Amino acid sequence: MAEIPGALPFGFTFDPATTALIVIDMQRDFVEEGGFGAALGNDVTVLQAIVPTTARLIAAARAAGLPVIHTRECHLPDLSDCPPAKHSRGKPSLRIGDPGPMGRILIAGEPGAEIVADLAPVAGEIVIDKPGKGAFHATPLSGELARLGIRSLIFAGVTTEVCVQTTMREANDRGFECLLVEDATESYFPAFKAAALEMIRAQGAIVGWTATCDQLQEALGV
Ligand code: C5J
Repeated sequence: MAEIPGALPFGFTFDPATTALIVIDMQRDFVEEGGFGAALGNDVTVLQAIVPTTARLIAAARAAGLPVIHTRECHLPDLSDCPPAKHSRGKPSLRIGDPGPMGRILIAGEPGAEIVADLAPVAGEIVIDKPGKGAFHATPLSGELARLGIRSLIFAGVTTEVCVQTTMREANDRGFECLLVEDATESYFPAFKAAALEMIRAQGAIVGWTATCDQLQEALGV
C-alpha cells in the first residue's frame, strides 16, 4: 500500500496495483487559442500553466506502472450525440461543430479535439471520447476500469469545476476512492477552482481527497 499522509482532508491510502490516473480533457480546444474555451471568451493561458506539472504527473504514473487514461470531450461529426440543450447554451463566438482555426469545434477527429502535444497518449493508453461533462456518461469507462481491476482513481485535467469535478462525483458514486492532484488541474476561474477543491474534500472527503503532484510522487517513490 502507498500513503499520502499530507493529503486533504486527511491521509489518503491506496494500492498502486489497483490505481489509475485519469487525465481529463487536456485538449487543444480548451487549452489553445482558437478553440472552444477561447470561443467562450476565456483566457486559455491560465490552463496552459498546468501542462508541465501534468506532464510530470503522467510521467510519474507511467514510471510507477499505473494505467494512464485520457479523456476528450468531443462529438460525432453529425452532432447526433450533442443534445440541443448543450449545443444552444451560452453565446460562444463559435458553437460546437462550427469550423474554426483548429477544425470543427469539439468534433472527434479534428485537430482541436486532440490532446495537447506535451501530454499526448502513448501506445496502449486508453483514450475515452465523451459527449458529456462526466467521463462515465455514454462511454466505455466503467467497463475499462473493471477490466483493469481499478479501485482508486487519481484525477488531473480541466476544468476543475466542470468535467473534472463531474467525473470525480460519478466515480465516487460508483465506489472508487478518488484523489485530485491540485496543481495538475485548472479552471478559467480561480475562484471556481478553489471552491471545487473545498467541495471535494468537505465533510470528511465527501467526494474525495486532494494532494500535490510532489506528494503523489513521494508516495509512489518515483
Ligand atoms: C467544459 C470541460 N468546461 N472539460 N469542459 O466545457 O471542463
